[in-house]
Amino acid sequence: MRDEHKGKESNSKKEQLESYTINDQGKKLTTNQGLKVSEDEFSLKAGERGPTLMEDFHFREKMTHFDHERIPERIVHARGFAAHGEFQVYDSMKKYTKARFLQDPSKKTPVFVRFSTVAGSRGSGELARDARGFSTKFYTEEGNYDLVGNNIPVFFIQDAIKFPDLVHALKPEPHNEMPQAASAHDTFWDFIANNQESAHMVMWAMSDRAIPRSFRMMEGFGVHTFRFVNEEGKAHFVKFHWKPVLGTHSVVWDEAQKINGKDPDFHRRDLWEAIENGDYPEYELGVQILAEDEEFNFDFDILDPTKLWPEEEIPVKLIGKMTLNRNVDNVFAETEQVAFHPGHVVPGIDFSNDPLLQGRLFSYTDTQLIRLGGPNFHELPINRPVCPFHNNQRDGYGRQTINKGQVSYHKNSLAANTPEPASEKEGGFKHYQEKVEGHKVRRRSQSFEDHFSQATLFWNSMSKAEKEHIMNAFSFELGKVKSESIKQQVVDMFGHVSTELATGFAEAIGANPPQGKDSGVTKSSPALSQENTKRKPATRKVAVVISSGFNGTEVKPVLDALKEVGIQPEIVSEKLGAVKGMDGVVLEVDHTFLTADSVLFDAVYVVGTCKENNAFYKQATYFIQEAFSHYKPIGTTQEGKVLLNIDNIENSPGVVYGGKIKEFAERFIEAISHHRHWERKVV
Ligand code: HDE
Repeated sequence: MRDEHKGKESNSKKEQLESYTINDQGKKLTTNQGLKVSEDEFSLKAGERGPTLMEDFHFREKMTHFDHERIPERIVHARGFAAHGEFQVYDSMKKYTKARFLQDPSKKTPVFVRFSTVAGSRGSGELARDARGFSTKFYTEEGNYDLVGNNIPVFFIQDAIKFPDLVHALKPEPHNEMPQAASAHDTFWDFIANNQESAHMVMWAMSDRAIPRSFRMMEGFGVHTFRFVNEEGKAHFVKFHWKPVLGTHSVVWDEAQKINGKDPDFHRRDLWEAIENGDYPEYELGVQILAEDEEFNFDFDILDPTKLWPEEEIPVKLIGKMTLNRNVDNVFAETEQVAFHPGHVVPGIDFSNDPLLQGRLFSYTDTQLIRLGGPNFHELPINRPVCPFHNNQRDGYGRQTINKGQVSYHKNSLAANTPEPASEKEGGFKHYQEKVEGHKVRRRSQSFEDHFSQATLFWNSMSKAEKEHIMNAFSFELGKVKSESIKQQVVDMFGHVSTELATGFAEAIGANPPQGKDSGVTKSSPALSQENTKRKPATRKVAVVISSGFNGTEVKPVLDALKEVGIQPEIVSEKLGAVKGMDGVVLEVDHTFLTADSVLFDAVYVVGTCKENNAFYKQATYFIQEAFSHYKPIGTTQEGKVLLNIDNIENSPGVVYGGKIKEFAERFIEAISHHRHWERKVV
């Protein structure tokens, strides 16, 4: 069998996929039956000006295929982008899990990762305020393991039965299908106010986390509590984290909205280009591990998906690294057809009784049946495991495997009772034998009832700037809500999280201050603030705003210094072609002010020109002022200072000016690694 052969031969997902890849270039055009086609521009007609003939099988085949090119988009996470890569564990995790891909540090496990927004349809802008999906398929030698997570560690609801309600409320309203890819509307906030378990996740969704700078700069979380099970059958509870090597960074809301117009593909372009440039995105896999007998040591229930485990109390142990190093060959075949499922596990990884996770274990296969058109979606190249698979499942739409022989049932004697179940020793998956007892009830445990303490913990952990952003986000979102009653309900709800927060946005939206008291929690968790993340200059994009007549001896070494640390300067000027320095330095222009915008860059190097050039000045000033207002690092030359046009430049945080060339470049790089300069006064 093909799979068996491939699996044994190389264990490589890349080679397996390549065996399904075809290159049409340089080939003759044929029908799907392999018949060479002699004409592809004119349908078969009865006379040059006559009707088209039914006999034209080539026309009919081509058109029929085209008519059926679309499949239903995902009900949630429709807009996504993916890449291939590999994962390697640092040290054996044998003590906790028998999962083979977590044993051997020399072993590389192929992965496929799909990032997504949740609410928008497949063509929506990527900078929506939303959670981001972060799904990883590990093609292990024991079968596929899917870690289907988000970039937010908690969820809106505690029980899967409420998921259809949440999604109906979040999606565009059904009577007019508005707004697209946005939570700023009445039904979403109506759901929130009437389902207050959502408070914690809403805090995250209103924070900078919901507008990431890049897929390469966001964390991932498995959300639910899972189990690690070792060879001896001993289990530990575990939470999964992905920590981006570049740190966790975001854009500002005004910028996000503008990016959606200037480049709705901003996030996929960023990922695609980074991989094409060889700047492979990296994430470390982290685990928080808890002994089974520690389950009840906390003031929250570890089965409750609206709660996180504070990293200061249960540290995140970094156990391996994932590198994304290959773009897809075909977005539909790979990204669109990939089918993730939290129930795709391998021996050594098991579930907890989190009621949200339990419901997900049903939903994902069910959704693939409608989306991918039948039960054989596991045969699609992107979904195939790299190890062989054998069972008695047969037939169905799109079946590709040709199973030989007369037997397709178990137990049998004709095929010596094969394929046969494997013992645990042989790698057979055995569910963790948790003791369960109880009455059949439609209820949730009392231990799930505190909806506000961790929401307050999150608020307490934010920096001044982050708090301001959250306040602004509530003001924006509720400013779009029409119902006065819903606005007031939301104010009162978040009054339980923080009186300061709710009073602040109540004023902005013309509501009354909150009734009642906040949770009174004073604890904070510094790990939750992006202010405490890693800061690296590599791969940051710097717009070099420049026109002919610049000082080449100053600019050239600065550009070289930026490139040296992996920063990507791109030349922006009033027209394409070359810009010439006074001293013979020539630079090729990458973008004009028409095709680029400051929101598409991380920083600006303001060079300017020595010559009078009014058109340039006008456009450049707008570009630079906008970057300034988004708190971006700005480096400027003496001539550029005119364009920047700010008073007291020396005291403006994140604006770098003057000094010797080398020292200027160093300060500018430092400012770029800082990402944004919130202390700056922006009017
Ligand atoms: Fe999903 N979710 N989800 N979800 N989810 C889907 O599966 C569902 C939840 C997540 O890139 C669907 O193939 C239910 C939490 C990601 O292809 C669907 C519940 C988390 C993706 C589905 C949840 C996620 C999905 C739609 C409540 C973070 C995109 C298309 C119990 C841990 C996967 C599909 C990709 C996709 C159901 C809640 C993450 C309908 C019922 C919590 C990243 O099956």
